[in-house]
Amino acid sequence: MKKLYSALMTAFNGDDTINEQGIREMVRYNIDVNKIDGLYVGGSTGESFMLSTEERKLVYKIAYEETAGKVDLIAQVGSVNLTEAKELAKYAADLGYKTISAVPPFYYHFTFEQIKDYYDQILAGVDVQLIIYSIPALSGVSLSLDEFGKLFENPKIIGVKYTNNDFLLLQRLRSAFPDKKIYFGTDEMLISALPLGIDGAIGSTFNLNAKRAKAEIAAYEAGDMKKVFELQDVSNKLILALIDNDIYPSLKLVFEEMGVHAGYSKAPMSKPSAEMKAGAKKIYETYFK
Ligand code: NAY
Repeated sequence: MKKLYSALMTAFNGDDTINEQGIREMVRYNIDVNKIDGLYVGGSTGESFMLSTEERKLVYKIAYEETAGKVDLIAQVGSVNLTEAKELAKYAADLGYKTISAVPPFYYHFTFEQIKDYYDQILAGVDVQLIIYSIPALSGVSLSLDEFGKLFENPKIIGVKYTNNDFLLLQRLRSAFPDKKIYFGTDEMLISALPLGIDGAIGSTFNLNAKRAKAEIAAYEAGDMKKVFELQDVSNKLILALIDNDIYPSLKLVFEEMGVHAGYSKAPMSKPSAEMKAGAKKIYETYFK
């Protein structure tokens, strides 16, 4: 059965401090209403690369407490600062996270040997499994089939969160590593990833749109491709409207329309303008009312 995970957002107050209550409300909505299989905590959608180490820990802790073992959790600990990544991995494992994830080290164009060493160091002495966070468009780091294979030699590395639209590489990965988990991360291309044998999907828009995405997966599994297309078509109109309205703040604005106090995004992300608020209200009324 393919799994669906929401990439958890971080709620901020107007002064860019963490809004704990907002995070708790989003976790609860994902569990109680979305019936999600799990949460990806501290990824791009969580605006994590703009947080301090202590703030990142706080988010893991809030998510861990609020889920209370009801759904799977994955803590994204990657950082260009390996000392921080190792500290976060240990912190998450000590809290009780069984699975972590890490973006490869970015910005300095590290060699593959350095990237491999980064993963091995994060995992050394920490009792967790890891999912590689591959997101070349944002990290600037593209891994080849062969490089994935070398990383997978570490038995604690159980798979990849594949936020990439290279479907040839996705098919080659599935074929070469049938026992590794592949979670797809471009929500608007889910329809194209399903036939390639993904184990599930992890995305930002599932915070709002999980029911439709789950129905799409169920239709795919039932062989009803007409329904798969129709559901993805509605999802894509929604996703493109969110992107057009500035996606992360807009996901939060639509949550507010639903009565979930998701707060703000952190600067330099935008605080909502009157136009963005009107756009989010229209998205809510069109797709969720
Ligand atoms: C993350 O770490 O939060 C993710 O990678 C989730 C995947 C999302 N990618 C980004 C860059 O946010 O859900 C997608 C994405 O927002 C969606 O497909 C719209 O493009």
